[in-house]
Formats: sequence, C-alpha cells, structure tokens
Amino acid sequence: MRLFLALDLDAPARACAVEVQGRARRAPALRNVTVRWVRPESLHLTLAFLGEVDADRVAPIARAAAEPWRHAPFRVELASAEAAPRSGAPRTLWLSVSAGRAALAHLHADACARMGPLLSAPVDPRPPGHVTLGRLRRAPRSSGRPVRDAVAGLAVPAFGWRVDSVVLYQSRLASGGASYRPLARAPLGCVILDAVP
Ligand code: 2AM
Repeated sequence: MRLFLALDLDAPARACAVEVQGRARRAPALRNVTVRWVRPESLHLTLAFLGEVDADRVAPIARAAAEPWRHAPFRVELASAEAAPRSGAPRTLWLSVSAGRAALAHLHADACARMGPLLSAPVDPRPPGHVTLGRLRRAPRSSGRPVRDAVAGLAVPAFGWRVDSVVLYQSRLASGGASYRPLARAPLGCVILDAVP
C-alpha cells in the first residue's frame, strides 16, 4: 500500500489554491502542455512520503500516526507559484511555503523518527516545502522557459492556514489521477507547557 503523511489545507486555503489553479489553467503557455491538476479535495502538503508498505505493516503505521504529535499547532503560509525543477523539462507546478518552514522541518523530523523504525526504507530526509497544484505529462524541455515564466507571473497573494493535525493517507493510483484515502489522523498540540517535576 502506498502511504504518506500530509497536512490538510483548511477550506479558505484550499479555495485560494484552487483560484491559483484556475488562473494557471488559463495561462497561454500552459495551454500547450498537458497538466494533470490535483483535484481540490486532494490538495495537501506532503509531510513525509512513506512509500510502498507491505500489508502487515499498515496497522502499526496507522497506530503510530494516530498518536498525538508533541508539537504546538503552527501557521503555514504559501506564496509564489513555481514550476519544478528549475531547469530542464518542467514536471510539477506547486505553491512554495513562505512561512512556517522551521515548524514544518521540526514536525517532519518527528515524523521520520516515528515512522522510520516501521518502514523498510528511510523516509526522504528533505523537509517539506510545497503544495503541488498539478503535474505535467511529458512536457518538452523547450516548454520549460515559457511555463516557468507563466507560473512565476501568476502573482500569488500570500495565504495560509493553521496546521493542527497530521493525516496518514493511502494513495491509490488510477488512470484519472491518484486518489487519497485517510487512514488515521492525530492532533498537534500535545506539549508540556511548563517544567514538570
Ligand atoms: P508532492 O506533494 O511533492 O507531489 C502522495 O503521492 C504524495 O506523496 C504526493 O503529493 C507527493 O508529494 C509525494 N510523493 C509521491 N511519490 C513520491 C516519491 N517517490 N518521493 C517523495 N514523495 C513522493
């Protein structure tokens, strides 16, 4: 089973991301390439991709993901759309995190420590930093410059939301795009607020 931990956008942030998708769709440079847009209900910030996991490991992973996170809720802000990678053929359109990076890195490190012992391969150590809006299908290298310019020109107003939980999702790949099924959810905020003897 293909699993990942993610942070859900709240409804207003989701609406902002959908609005950016809509403007990107209409950009002339993007009409010449095929983009598989992430459906509104599937927009998320990947905290940690856990990869393909054997069936017998799913229950312990779900139990671990359902444990409260010892991390205060925090605000994430997104600003600026980008086409990645920054050179060569573009493959992904995303919104970059502009605020909340340190908290995200900390939560990601917690997720790696919690999930690592339950997985057969290590979790990608790079901290998360974007929300994917769409994936390009076989875009030619020559489309890189116009696509990057068009995406950079979208003038995304900063928007964000308060992260207060982590969700374990199963990713199901299909010809119409991936769909994500929540398997476990746990709140942030289980912190000791003062020195406890
Ligand atoms: P993305 O937001 O960077 O695109 C579910 O598939 C999520 O896991 C995707 O949103 C994607 O994050 C991430 N993901 C998928 N395959 C991955 C891989 N091979 N390595 C790291 N992250 C991956």
